[in-house]
Amino acid sequence: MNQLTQYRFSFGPWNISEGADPFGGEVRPVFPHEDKFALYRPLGFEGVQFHDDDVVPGMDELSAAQIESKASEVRKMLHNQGLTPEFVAPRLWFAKQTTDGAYTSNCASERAYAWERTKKCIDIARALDCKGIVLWLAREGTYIREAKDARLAYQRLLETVNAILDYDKNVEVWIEPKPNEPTDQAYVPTIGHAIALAYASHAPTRVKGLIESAHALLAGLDPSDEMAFALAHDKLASVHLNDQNGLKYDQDKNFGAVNLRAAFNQVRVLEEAGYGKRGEFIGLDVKAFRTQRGYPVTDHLRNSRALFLMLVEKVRSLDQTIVEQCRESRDYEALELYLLKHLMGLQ
Ligand code: XUL
Ligand code: MN
Repeated sequence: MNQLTQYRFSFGPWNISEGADPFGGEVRPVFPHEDKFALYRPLGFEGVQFHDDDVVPGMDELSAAQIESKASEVRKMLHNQGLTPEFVAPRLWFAKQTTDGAYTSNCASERAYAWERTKKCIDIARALDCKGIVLWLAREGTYIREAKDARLAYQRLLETVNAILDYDKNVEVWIEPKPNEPTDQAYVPTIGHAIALAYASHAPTRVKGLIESAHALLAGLDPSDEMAFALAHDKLASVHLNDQNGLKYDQDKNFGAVNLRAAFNQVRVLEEAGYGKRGEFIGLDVKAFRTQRGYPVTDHLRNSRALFLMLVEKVRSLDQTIVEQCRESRDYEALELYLLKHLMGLQ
């Protein structure tokens, strides 16, 4: 009998936040960054998603030796807490040098900054013994079409992916597509774009994707189909499960909170493909409501994880014979009703 997957969960320290949004500042006291790690295991999480400066704050001002020493400290802390670093992502959207993009900036010195920062990010990942480098290409895009030569921008992105693969032969590049925000139109908006870059690279087996549910929805796509596409190419390195209510700003709502059936289908696709059996994490990227009281606020993480596990049970208890019969007889009306009743606990 097929061994059931024991899922492992991850989130990033930015998922515990103080409620600031573009229209107002923090509404909860700041919970110290270093204290967040002790929250993981009690909440049922063992993987930590990192931005590079979550590991080494102020890294732009530090020497290579200082970066190495701070990263080693974090590595020991993670080990002591029983935590695994899942990935490190270069934060290429905060510094003034990345105002108009990083790898695709029109300005050579800004592109040089982006590459220096990326090398430091890889050094940090190496010091943590972590092979995943996530590229969320935040500002690689435009506010107006004419601002950049898009063809050149895509070539620059491919050059960067190749340069990362050459800089460290052990790392993998995990591209997290998102179609918009903060730019109007982002380059690499879907997993199809990411996987095309993977195949065009020097080392296709080391370039994969990370699919965030909300990002797929913002592109007008079904997250479960995006995941299935990556899985069909054996290129799903990680996921950021969450939800999104329509085409608006990136909401990072709790997994399943808007569309339970779409969430069920994501879990079904992951479960059917055996995702997680090789140690891949179920990553969450969820934001607490600004209205939520508490210190720190973590219920959104606990609830999204619990919802995922409830849906795993729903997938496992699905009567596959009924599904097959409905497919065989092409009776999708019956299949849909069966599914909806199953989700409501009526069958
Ligand atoms: C942005 C987003 C990021 C990445 C990591 O929308 O999802 O948090 O997941 O940089
Ligand atoms: Mn994300």
